[in-house]
Amino acid sequence: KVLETINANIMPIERFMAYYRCAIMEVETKFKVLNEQFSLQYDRNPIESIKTRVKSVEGIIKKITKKNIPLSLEAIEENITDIAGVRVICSFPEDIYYLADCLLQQDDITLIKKKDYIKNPKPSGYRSLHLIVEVPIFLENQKRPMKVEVQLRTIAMDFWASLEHKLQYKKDIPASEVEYLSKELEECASISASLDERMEKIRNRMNNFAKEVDETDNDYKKV
Ligand code: 0O2
Repeated sequence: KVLETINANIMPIERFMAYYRCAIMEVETKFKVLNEQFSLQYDRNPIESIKTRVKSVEGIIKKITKKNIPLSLEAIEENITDIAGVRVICSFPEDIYYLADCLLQQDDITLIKKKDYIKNPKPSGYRSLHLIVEVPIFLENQKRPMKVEVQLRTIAMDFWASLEHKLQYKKDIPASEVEYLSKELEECASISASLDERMEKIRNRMNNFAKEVDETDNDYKKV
């Protein structure tokens, strides 16, 4: 019934979802370009990997029901900001802020909302930098601004979030066990935050000597 109502709207749902896939392509390419440029300049890649997803129609319906959003594509487009998702995984926290700044400086990107769960982690221990941005997609005869949620994380933050996400979907665990696991995860989050910090300090100290290493170790090149 809900799908029928959406389909009866001005824009068919397939086209609506395709626009979000295009917006993901635009943002993913921007990060790939930044990665390439950074690797030419500094001989290392700030991005470990990029994952993308379009929210399922079921997921969108769940969210609009929860948030009491009217059943129209306009309202969904306006209020559901994570239909297009791009997750950028970096090695070090500093790279997250560097990439976020580079993206936000681009003149076709508009920042809609920034949530810094690295500086202010969620009570669960969740850490990531979230940006809701608007990016134009260029169609045959129109330019369309689209919202994309960008989540920037370190490898350690991503590792933690994947495991914690599994806990949210396991419905058959007794409450006392959930409580125990949540506490464990909270502690792991703080251990992984200090690991990120220490690894970054090590990297930065090593960088002080990077020049000497390059000069004596010229045979090895990145492929
Ligand atoms: P999925 O399956 O990842 O898409 P809003 O969109 O602002 O109305 P919300 O929930 O306040 O809603 O947004 P928020 O907190 O910025 O985070 C949304 C997404 O961040 C989630 O998407 C998760 O991907 C991730 N996230 C946020 N908090 C947690 C957490 O405590 N643990 C884990 N593992 N991930 C988290 P979805 O839609 O919940 O799910």
